[in-house]
This record gives sequence, C-alpha cells and structure tokens, in this order.
Amino acid sequence: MQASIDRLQMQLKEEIAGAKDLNELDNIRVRYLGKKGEITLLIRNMGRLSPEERPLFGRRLNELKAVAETMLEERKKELYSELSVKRWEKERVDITLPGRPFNLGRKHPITMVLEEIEEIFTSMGFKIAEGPEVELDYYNFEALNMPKDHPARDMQDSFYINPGILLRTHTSPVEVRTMEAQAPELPVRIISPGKVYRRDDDITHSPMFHQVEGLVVDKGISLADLKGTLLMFAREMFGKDREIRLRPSFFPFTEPSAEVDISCIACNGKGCRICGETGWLEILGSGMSHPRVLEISGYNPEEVSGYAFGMGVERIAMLKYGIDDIRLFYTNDLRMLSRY
Ligand code: 2NM
Repeated sequence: MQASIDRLQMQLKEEIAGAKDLNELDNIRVRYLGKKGEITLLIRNMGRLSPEERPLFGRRLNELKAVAETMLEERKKELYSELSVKRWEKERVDITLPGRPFNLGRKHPITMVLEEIEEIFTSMGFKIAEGPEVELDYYNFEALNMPKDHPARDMQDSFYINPGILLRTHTSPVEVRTMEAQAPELPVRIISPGKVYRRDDDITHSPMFHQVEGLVVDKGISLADLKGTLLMFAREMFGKDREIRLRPSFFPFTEPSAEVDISCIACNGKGCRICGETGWLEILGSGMSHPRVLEISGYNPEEVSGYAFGMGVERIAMLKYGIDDIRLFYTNDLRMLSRY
C-alpha cells in the first residue's frame, strides 16, 4: 500500500514536471485531484480499510494530497513566469533604434505677423475687437461716409451676397459696431484684425487678405497722438532706427487723411531698389476720424475726436521678410512655413 502511494507520488511528480502549459497542468490536476481523480477516490475509499490500517494510510494519503497541491502550485508559477518571459521576448522593442522622423507644425507667417502687430498695440493699451466677415453694406460703406454712389466704393470693388450684404472690404465695420455699442462711453481704443475681401488679384494683391485697423476716440485726441503711436509701432515692428513720414491722402472716413511711410528697411532712407530710390516705404493709411463717422456711430464730434489707421498684414509681412509674391502665402508650400 505504502509503496503504491510512493509510486503514485513519483508518477505525479514526473507528469507535473512534464506539463508544457497551464492547460496540460490543469488536466493533470483534474486526473488526480478532481471529483473522480485518483487521489480523491483513494481518500473516499478509505472506509473500506481495516481500523488498524486507516490512521497510517489516512495520514499518508492526506500528505500525498498536500504534496500534490504544492507541486501543482509551484509548476503553475513556473509556467506563468515562462509565459511572461516568452511574451516579453516577443514584444521587446529595441530602444536604441533611431526614432521615426515627423514634421512639427508651425505658425503661418501671416499668423506670426498678425500676432506680433496685436502684441505691439495691446501693450500700448489697445483692446482687440472682432466682427463678421459677411457684413451689411451699411457698416462696410454707409456708416463710413460712403453713400451708394460714392466713387471711393470703386476702389474697393467687392463680393456681394445680395445688394445689402457683402464680404467686408476692410475691418472698419468692426470699429463702427464697437463705437455704436459703446457710445457715449470713452475712450475707444481698439484694433480690429481679420480677413477682408476685394476683387483684386495680382502678385501684390489677393482677393482675400488680412488687415489690422485701429481706432482711438477720446476727448482731445490729435494728429500728434496718431503720429506718436504709429512711430512707436514702426520702431517695434521694423527696428528702433525707423523714422516715419505722413503724406497727405484721402479717405472718405477721415479728415485729414495721410499715408504713413517708414524709412526704408533696406537702405535706411538713402534710396535703393527696394524703396524705388525714394528712401521711404508705404506701410499704412490713416487719418483723423471724419466728424460724420463719429456722429453716425453715436459720438458728438464737437466734444470728442479720434484717429484711425489701417494696414495690410500681407504687405507688412512681405516687407519684413522680403517676399515679392503674395501668392506664396496661400499656395500651401511647406517650405514657406519652415523658412520663417
Ligand atoms: C484705414 C485708413 C484710414 C478708418 C477706419 C475708421 C473707422 F470708422 F472704421 F473707425 N475710420 N477711419 C481708417 C482710416 C482706415 O484703413 C486703411
């Protein structure tokens, strides 16, 4: 009896050692320790033994059962760790391999220049105002002192949705809307950056381009405020040695009006090919707010005055970066982005 149990234990030990996976191991457990397993049956049939044999045999059988459980448990742990080693080998990565190259996104040069302009003016106390690109004829023209038959409308040939609605040709309507909403509260000190649309298309004009306009309305605003602010802007944007020059001009919404030039960034004013030998580069239009515009928007031109200016962002970017064809901004050539 004793000997047959010893043999059974030996046999079990060998089988467990030979189990190649968890499934095989479990089959072994069922064969020995399951409901009809060999060890289970031996324990169940102990009753048939004589009272003398029973204690010794019983102890030996319980010992066998305990040993079997321990061996199964040990082998299970072994198989688990073999499995995880195999999996680790299969899934290991070579961390010494070079990485896969990828392209980093970056800002469009127009966005960069736009943000730079915004930073310069907000640091001088201007707030940023925005408005719709699809605009009423009233805000785009009428409220800016340009009635239906005004010849200045020809200069801004527009894209109409219907006779009363169009794609805005400048961001001025944002300033009008701001004044209208804010009047008679003072001061107004805003810039309006954004997309504008005109029927224009050549190497320096695009039917869609970006503008930043500015407007200041307060008691006692003069041309000196306009000039000082724009000189500050020119030096922040194009270098501390810049000078500016105001040339008389005309806009229906300002009186007087002036084009603002900066001393040439290539020759410092001596005259070169960039500035057409003049020493000056035109960068924006400006003027003192026309009393009619202030009045229409809810301010009393007898009590307050204002100045306004407007610049094309593409033009500023082309000057700053020496780009000669505006279409380079819109053709989505990635080399354009990586250059600035
Ligand atoms: C310019 C140039 C000169 C301008 C804008 C406004 C208003 F009413 F919208 F605030 N008044 N003046 C203005 C003046 C805009 O852009 C080239």
